[in-house]
Amino acid sequence: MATERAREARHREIDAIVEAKAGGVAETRDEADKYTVLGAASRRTFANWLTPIEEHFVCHRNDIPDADADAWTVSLTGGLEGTLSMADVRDEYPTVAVAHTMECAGNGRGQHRPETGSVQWDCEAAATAFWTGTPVSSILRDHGVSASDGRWLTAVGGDPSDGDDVFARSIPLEKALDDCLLAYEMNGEPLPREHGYPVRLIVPGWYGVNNVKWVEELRVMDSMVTEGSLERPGEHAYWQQESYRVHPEGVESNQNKTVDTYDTWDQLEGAVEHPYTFDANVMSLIGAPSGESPVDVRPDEMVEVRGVAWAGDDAVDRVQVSTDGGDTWNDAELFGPDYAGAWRLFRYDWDARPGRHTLLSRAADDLNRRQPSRISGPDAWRDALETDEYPWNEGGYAANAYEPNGVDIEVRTDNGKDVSE
Ligand SMILES: Nc1nc2c(c(=O)[nH]1)N[C@H]1C(S)=C(S)[C@@H](COP(=O)(O)O)O[C@H]1N2
Ligand SMILES: [Mo]
Repeated sequence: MATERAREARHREIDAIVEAKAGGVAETRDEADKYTVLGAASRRTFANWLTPIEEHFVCHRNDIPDADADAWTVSLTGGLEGTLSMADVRDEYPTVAVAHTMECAGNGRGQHRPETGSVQWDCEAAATAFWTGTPVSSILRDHGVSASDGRWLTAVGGDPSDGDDVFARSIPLEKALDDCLLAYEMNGEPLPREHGYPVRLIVPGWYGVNNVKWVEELRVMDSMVTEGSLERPGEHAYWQQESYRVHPEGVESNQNKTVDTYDTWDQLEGAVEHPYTFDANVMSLIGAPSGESPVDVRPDEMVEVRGVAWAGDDAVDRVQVSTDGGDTWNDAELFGPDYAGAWRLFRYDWDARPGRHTLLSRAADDLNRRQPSRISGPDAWRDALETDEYPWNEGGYAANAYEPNGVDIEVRTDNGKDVSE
């Protein structure tokens, strides 16, 4: 069977990525067996600011294109004309690097009850890397586009589509002109195949799906991609209009030509009926202690609780840590690098007593939008937000509840005695 061969090839690809990444990532359960999905193998990934390539999660649907940078081109279409070689992309424009926290919009899907199907991510699909490349604004200006005028930029992946849906995503031209880039290096290394070699779009602070890998076309459009809006065969709108939308069970999303509100949380609060997964919702994860034994107790008998917090296009304002499963909360300190679109490190010095503890973290952004405590039941939809819950949704998208991300640990001394006596 063709599908079985395809699956075999997929599992070979997954095994090869695990091996190349030296075990820093592990395969995640994909109920439909449709995606190549690997997440951080340990929560220790979230104890550090820069994610090594080895620990950076991977997520895509189709086979990785067999690309050769010398032959690869990016077509400029829609309001644009021309074709860029990789030499053009590298040499004709300024080179910049941006820090970007990428989170799959399906991160936390596996925390939905009832289960939603598809890839059952817990919290392992988040990472921060430095991406080097060419500002999209430099290319667009060079081709006569310097104002957004409410238009959209659609990026199309060169991955061979499974069925007939091409991987196409639209972002507001305003965002594209602001800080996006066509990246060809990751953490100073040539872009690995599975991360988009030879060139991908980076949309700082926006959910992974917007960061189109293996870009072969950039199209300036008056609207987002809708069915039939690209000049090519096949289905065009699946990735923009059908999947990666937040909606209750059993409804079909309308295909909007445009929306005025880009911020995902604002959409969720009611600005758009079935929100698009654009910038990441405020989120935090504890990386240390990681849940693995032993817990490191410092000479002063304190334990550092350390992690990362991010908020998409918004800034992280505050992180709180609980060491008693949410009964009491303590302010954590934000420290380390502070780049728009990338996570911050936080730490809290905990006077740990021996025994079992549940550690939690919760963040708020600079608009005081906070992580909800848990994911609601299937019927609440938007009303969930009123009771500090994240709306259960059919695709399991953009969840940022903090309780499901707690870390259970046991504190002991090296010799098994109490730390504190
Ligand atoms: N062309 C293409 N780009 C893609 C995808 C894809 O399937 N095809 N997957 C998207 C999704 S859903 C995510 S979460 C990110 C993951 O990027 P990474 O594998 O480099 O971490 O890539 C995005 N870009
Ligand atoms: Mo994703």
